[in-house]
Amino acid sequence: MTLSCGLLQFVDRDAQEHEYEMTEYEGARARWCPGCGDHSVLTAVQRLLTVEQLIPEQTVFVSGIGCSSRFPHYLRTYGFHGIHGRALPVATGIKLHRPELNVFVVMGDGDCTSIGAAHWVHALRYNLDFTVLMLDNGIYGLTKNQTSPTTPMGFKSNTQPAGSWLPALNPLSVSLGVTNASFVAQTAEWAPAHLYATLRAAYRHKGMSFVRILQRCPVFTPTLFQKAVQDPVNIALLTHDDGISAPELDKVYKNRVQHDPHDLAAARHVAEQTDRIHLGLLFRDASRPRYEETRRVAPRTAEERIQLLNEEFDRYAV
Ligand SMILES: Cc1ncc(C[n+]2csc(CCOP(=O)(O)OP(=O)(O)O)c2C)c(N)n1
Ligand code: SF4
Ligand SMILES: [Mg+2]
Repeated sequence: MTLSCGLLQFVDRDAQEHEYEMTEYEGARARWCPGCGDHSVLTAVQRLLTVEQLIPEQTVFVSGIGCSSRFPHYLRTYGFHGIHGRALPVATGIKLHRPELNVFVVMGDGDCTSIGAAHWVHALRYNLDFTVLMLDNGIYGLTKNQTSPTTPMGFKSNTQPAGSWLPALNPLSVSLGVTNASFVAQTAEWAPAHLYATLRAAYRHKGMSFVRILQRCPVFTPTLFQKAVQDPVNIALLTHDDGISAPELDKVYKNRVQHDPHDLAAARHVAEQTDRIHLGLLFRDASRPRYEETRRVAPRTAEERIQLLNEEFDRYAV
């Protein structure tokens, strides 16, 4: 487990007056394979940090284990590259104790929908105010080609060489099925304008925003999104005044589906569609209760805490 803490590198400056440039958010050199979709997501995230002028010392990226989970190393913010499947409980602890921090979570499809599935469900319900990026390449990349829950049926891997036996799990349907989920969107790393617009909407949402990012892995799943990448006719953009718009893509993606992101039943219907890949905001409801608000405990001084503790002990004194 690595705790990558960049505090010692930060120079002392008045954060309010300093304007951050994109290069100031760059961490170590990214070591993903050439052509890996993770590079594109990193660039979009760095753009978001720059546009929003997030203070590096007040921003933390939490990840599990996987190729995508190397993310925190490549950013000059705080980072916690933790344990496989456990990014969400770590992020929950951080947000509960330091609600003022900007918390981002980066997970792979295996990290989130397999070993971390229970945390995923409960984090959606707890609805803490952080941004979750699930980079879905349909495979365990880091450990070199094992079937994940999102691997398409029939896809051959090292663990299922005759082809995946089961239909793939649908992360959008699962997320939308969890009580109190408040933001669910889908985007693709090969559509950078849409990716960036989605990240911005997700960051600005108050509550847990779950973004499934379709991500190419040219090494182990090179054909997974090939049709959608090569021919925009295989993509449909969800449009609505209150949705996610990326006008730069108007000429590229001509298929439009009008979808009201406040309509949960319609969102579930869109999530089930298999004719095309739908990109956009499926659901948003900023009024849903957030765990850090419902469980807020008023700050207390040390003396007050000792007094409360003594009162508790006295209650049980025999
Ligand atoms: C407890 C535990 N079990 C298994 C592993 C081995 N392991 C590391 S990453 C990984 C899967 C990564 O796949 P995914 O989350 O999809 O990320 P990707 O590499 O595709 O980005 C596995 C099984 C581990 N590190 N820890
Ligand atoms: S194995 Fe796949 S997911 Fe991992 S870095 Fe290489 S291209 Fe990216
Ligand atoms: Mg994966």
